[in-house]
This record gives sequence, structure tokens and C-alpha cells, in this order.
Amino acid sequence: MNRKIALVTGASSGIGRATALRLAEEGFNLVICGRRKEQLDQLQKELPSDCQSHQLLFDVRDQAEVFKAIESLPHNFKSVDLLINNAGNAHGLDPFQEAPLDDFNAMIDINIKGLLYVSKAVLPTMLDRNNGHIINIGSTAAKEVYPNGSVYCASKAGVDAITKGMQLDLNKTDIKVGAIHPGLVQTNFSEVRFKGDQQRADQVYKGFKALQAEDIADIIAFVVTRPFHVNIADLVVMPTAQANSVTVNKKL
Ligand code: 8X3
Repeated sequence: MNRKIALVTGASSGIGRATALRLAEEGFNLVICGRRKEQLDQLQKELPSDCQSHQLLFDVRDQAEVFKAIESLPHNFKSVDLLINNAGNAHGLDPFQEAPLDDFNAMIDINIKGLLYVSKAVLPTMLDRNNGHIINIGSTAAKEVYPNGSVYCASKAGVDAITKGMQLDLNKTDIKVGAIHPGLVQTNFSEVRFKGDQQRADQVYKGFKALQAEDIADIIAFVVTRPFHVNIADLVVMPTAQANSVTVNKKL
């Protein structure tokens, strides 16, 4: 079987990791990208034996590193068919007037600029073949602004706008572009947001059943297995207990 190639950013953990595992099951070979080699090594060990995989270690914030890494892809991994722009995170949950600029920079650099760099590095091979699929992982935060989340929400609204812009500008090609916007997913997202404060992170997911990384991977598997003429352009998914970013039916 001729296996397609999927490149997943942020594959070391959470949604990216679950998606890589699921795409391997769906018959993709994988380019798994991340900053943490041990986690990528572990992921590779868990991949089914018929899945060929290649690691790329880079920080999406570093423009030169991103392009160098993508250019370094061996011949058999160069023609990326599916790009999952998943790398992203939140830094802090503070009022605008109190939040450190470092947090703002990190979120803009990772969630927006990182996605731009990876997309621009991968797109030429898709354009050459007039074929490909890009899925950007946004957030419900793209669709509404919640208190203390101004810049995180802005960064994800940016992902939403960039997705729509890509759809317009690539409309004349056969390249599909879509976004998936998850609400509360139980990963290390909150641990990163709260800078290692595990207790505070755990509170976020208490009292209801949050989405799991595998739920998003399952949706991605559905999205990428539609016929060519079907593009899931914009998809919002929340736990049943969640109505919006600040309304969660918690049974505490
Ligand atoms: C993650 C969901 O509600 O923390 O993007 O913004 S939320």
C-alpha cells in the first residue's frame, strides 16, 4: 500500500501525540515534530510496525530552525500530504494589565508565528503536486474572548483568521484547509498554562468529563478520510458539560 505522509507538530504529547498514533492506524507514515527527543522516541516505539516515521526536533518559534528541519526531510518523507498544525499552548491566565509580556510573546510566537513558519515551509511541496491537506488546531478561544485570556484568545482568533485566509488564497488549488477548535481537553495544556502548578491545572478538569486527546484524534481521522470533494472547514468541539469557555456544568 502506498502510505500517505502526515507531518504533526507538537507530537510529543497531548493532541499531537494521540493524533500521530491514530494517523498511523489510518495508514499514514509520519513526520513527528517536537522539542523533546525522549517523548518522540517513546512515541516511535508505540507506532505500529507498518508505519514508517521520521523525527524532526525543532522549536516552532525559531524560523530558521523550522525551515532547516523541513528541508532536511529525507526523500521518502518530503512529499507531505497532510499537515497537522497542532503545536500551541497557553502561558498564564491573568488580567491583561498584570500578565507578563513574556507570556504574550510566547503565545504569539508559538501559536501564530510557529504555525506560519511550518505552513510556509511545508506548502511548496503541496503546491508542486497541487495536492495536500492542512488542518490547524485552534480553540474555542478563537471564537470568543474570556476574562484573563486576551492574548491566548487573540492568538487562536489569529489561527482562525489565517485558516480562512489560507482557504481563500488556496481556493484555486486542490489543497484542503480546515480548522478544528476544541474546548476543554484534558492534556498537559493547563499544567503548561499554570507553569507546573499541577493542583491548579487539575481543578480545570474537575467535576465533569473533559474531552480527551483521543477524541480530537478521532475527529481528525474522520476529517482526513472524507472524499476529496468534502472539506471540513471549521469544526468546534466541546465536552457535553461545556457550553462556552466560562460555562461548564461541574458536579463538584
Ligand atoms: C483550550 C481551551 O478554554 O482553555 O484552548 O481556552 S480554553
